[in-house]
Formats: sequence, C-alpha cells, structure tokens
Amino acid sequence: MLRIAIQTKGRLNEQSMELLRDAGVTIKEEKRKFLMRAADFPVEILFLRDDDIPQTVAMGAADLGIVGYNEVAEKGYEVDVLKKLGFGGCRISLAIPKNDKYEGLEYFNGKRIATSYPKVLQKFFDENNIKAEIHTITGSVEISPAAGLADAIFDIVSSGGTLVTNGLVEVEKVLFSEAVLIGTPGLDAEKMAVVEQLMSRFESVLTGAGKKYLLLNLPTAALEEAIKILPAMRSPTVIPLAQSDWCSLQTVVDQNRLWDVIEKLKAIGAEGILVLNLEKIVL
Ligand code: PRT
Ligand code: ZN
Repeated sequence: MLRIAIQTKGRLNEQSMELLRDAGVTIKEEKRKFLMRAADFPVEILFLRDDDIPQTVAMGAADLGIVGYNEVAEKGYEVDVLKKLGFGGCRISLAIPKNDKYEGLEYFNGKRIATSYPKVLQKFFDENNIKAEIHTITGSVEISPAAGLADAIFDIVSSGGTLVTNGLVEVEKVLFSEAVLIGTPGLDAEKMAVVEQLMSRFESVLTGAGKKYLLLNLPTAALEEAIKILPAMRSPTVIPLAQSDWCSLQTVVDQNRLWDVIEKLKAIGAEGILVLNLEKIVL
C-alpha cells in the first residue's frame, strides 16, 4: 500500500484532493481522519501540515507527498522531486519599503530581513556575497517592517496584493515555486510500479488541464484553411455531414488560444461552434 501525504487544509489541500480525485483516487469526505484509505486505488492519504510533508517523505513514513517546492527547498530533506503539478504557483521574493531607494543587492548588506525561509535566503545571500541579519519568524512576515522589527522581508508573493497593502515593493524574485509530487528515494519495485501508474494518471489530468474540446461545422471548401488554424494533437477529426458540402470538425485547443482560434474559424465560415470542457487526455 502506497502512502501519500497531502496538506490537511490550506492553499494546496483542495487542488491536491482534486488532482487525486481526477486521477481516480477518491476517499469518503464525510468522515475524514488523518489517515484514509482510497476507495479505488491501493493508496492511503495522510493529511499533514505542509511543513511536515518533506520530512515525512524523506523518512519514508509516507512514500509520496504533494507540497510546495518552496517547502522542499527550505527544509532541505533528501526527497525525489518527481513531478511539477501546475498549481500553487508563487515565488519567494525580497521586498523593501516602497519609498526606499533600491539600486541592487548591496541594499541588503547590514539590513535585518524577516522571513519564514531562512535557509533559502541564506543560500541566496551567500551566493551573492551579501551579509545581512536574517530574522526567522513564522506568521505575518509582511508586517515586520512597519512594526519596526525588520528593514525588509523575504516572503511568498503570488498576486503581489499583500505587499502593496503593507507599503512594500518586490525587488528580487529569488525562488519560483509550485506544488510538486515528491517521493522517498529508493522505493522498492512494487511501490514504484504503483507510483508510475499514479504519475501517468496525473500526466493525463495535467495534459487535459487548460484545454478545451472544440466542435464545429464548416463548409468542406474551407477545411484545408481550418486545419492550418487548428493546433490539433495529430490532426482534427473530420466527419462528413448529411449536407454534402459541409463537414463537422472536432479538435482540442489550448484555452489561452481558444478565442483566437474561434474568431479565425468563424472568419472562414465555421458555424455551430461548441466548446466543451475536457477532463483528461490519455497519451
Ligand atoms: O497549515 P499549514 O502549515 O499546512 O499551511 P500554511 O499556512 O503554512 O501554508 P498555506 O496553506 O498558506 O500555503 C501552502 C503553500 O501554498 C505554500 O507553501 C506555497 O507553496 C503555496 N502558495 C501559493 C502560497 C501562496 N501562493 C501565497 N500567496 N502560500 C502562501 N501565500 C501567502 C503569502 O505568505 C503572503 O502572505 O499569501 C500572501 C501573498 O499573496 P499575494 O497574492 O497577496 O501576493
Ligand atoms: Zn505551513
């Protein structure tokens, strides 16, 4: 039985559960315990604080874990980073009071920096020959400068809203992070087989994410033009319609190209365009 550790609650919990569910690993939500057996796959889910996931996986108390790469980098335990999971994107950045003049990293020499990521920051400063005082705090790092506890901060940024609210400005993006699947190094062959099955399911879910299924009718004369517009995985599926000079076309499109593709197809005569959600792509 494979054991996978995920965050109990917090920013990564929902999407970790969703990824597992989409990969066919489901648990009965109503009576949630800290360790639960999946109904349909040989996996147990262990719910932990995100801070504890790297160590738990390094020790082998869980075989796999889903956690922010930032936690993996800070904790420094020996784990295999098996897969980037495409959610929980953020960065850890240095930020300073917005009215301070910033001309480069030397700014930080002799300064006090508040952070929950002292190891990542120390490494960055060492690499750049900066000597600063790192103050490790948990909790609201962003209020430290205003409270007179620090000159600058090193903290997670995603939209940047928290920095603005606290009168700070991001000056150095040090580490980019997203949720990753980590594994205990040296899992035995039996467990590795299940890990690989699970990773291939994740791959299918992640490949489908951000994609839409497009169905439309098109004058057959415009087909060649349409194929140039459509970035299909191989080529689009074309089905003849009862009306002989028309056909139906089906394909997969990246969500961020969707409107561009639709507008171009309409311009060459496409009609009855349907956009459907796509759950998975099994490659
Ligand atoms: O209880 P537990 O210890 O499990 O959770 P936690 O409170 O330590 O972590 P949680 O749930 O807040 O975050 C879990 C993971 O989500 C982090 O380790 C990151 O990998 C990832 N993540 C993604 C974020 C953010 N985005 C994020 N914006 N984690 C925290 N933030 C915070 C940040 O600390 C800052 O206070 O959001 C604020 C900044 O957000 P913006 O959008 O205003 O820039
Ligand atoms: Zn935490």
